[in-house]
Amino acid sequence: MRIDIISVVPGLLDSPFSHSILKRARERGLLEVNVVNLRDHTTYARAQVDDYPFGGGAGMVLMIEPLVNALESLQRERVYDEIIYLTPDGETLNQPMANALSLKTNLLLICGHYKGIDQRFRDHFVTREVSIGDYVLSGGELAAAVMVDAIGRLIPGVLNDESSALSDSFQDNLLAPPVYTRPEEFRGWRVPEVLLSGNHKKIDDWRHEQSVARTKDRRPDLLDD
Ligand code: 6GU
Repeated sequence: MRIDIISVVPGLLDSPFSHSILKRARERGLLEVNVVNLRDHTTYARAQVDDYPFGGGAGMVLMIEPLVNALESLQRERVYDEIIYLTPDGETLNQPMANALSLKTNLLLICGHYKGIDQRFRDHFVTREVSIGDYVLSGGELAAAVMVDAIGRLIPGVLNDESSALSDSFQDNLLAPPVYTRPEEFRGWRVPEVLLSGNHKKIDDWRHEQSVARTKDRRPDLLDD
């Protein structure tokens, strides 16, 4: 999979894809991430990419022309399955959406900044608008990093233990059960005996019970649907 990201603050995306699981995905050639600086695609003086909103008001708006220039230069190289604008008024990212996007070949993420981007770009070029939750970030970059992480780890071959993405919280609408590792006892706090029993049927049953109990307690809304 290839993910291109258009940003006015590309430095914010210098490191998130260079560690741990996403680093390995890129090294294995399973994921390619490319950040494009919007300022490299403007024809305005002093690399200007934003301007005051028509009608007045606070904040700046990203202009349509640099966005279209950047988009069309990328589209000369490949066809995008989705052109996604990251915005707090988009559809909220969830596990089913990440699962579906992990099956695509080419994604383009557009990060807004300031007051957002000219509505005409959204109307005529964007295929999907995504938010990562009900709070406001200063720009779309951190949201883009979250999306790339949520999607990238689902690409087949990225996680070593193929079953481990399936046992995540949310993958089956249940939160993950508690986990323990050595030592068996620390300051008198013992690991639940069932996990030391070697009885895999009992362990699976216990984990499922714990998942259901945790979900009822913390996220009863997940059990409704
Ligand atoms: Cl995608 N962008 C911004 N600026 N804020 C957000 C967001 C996106 N998702 C949640 N808050």
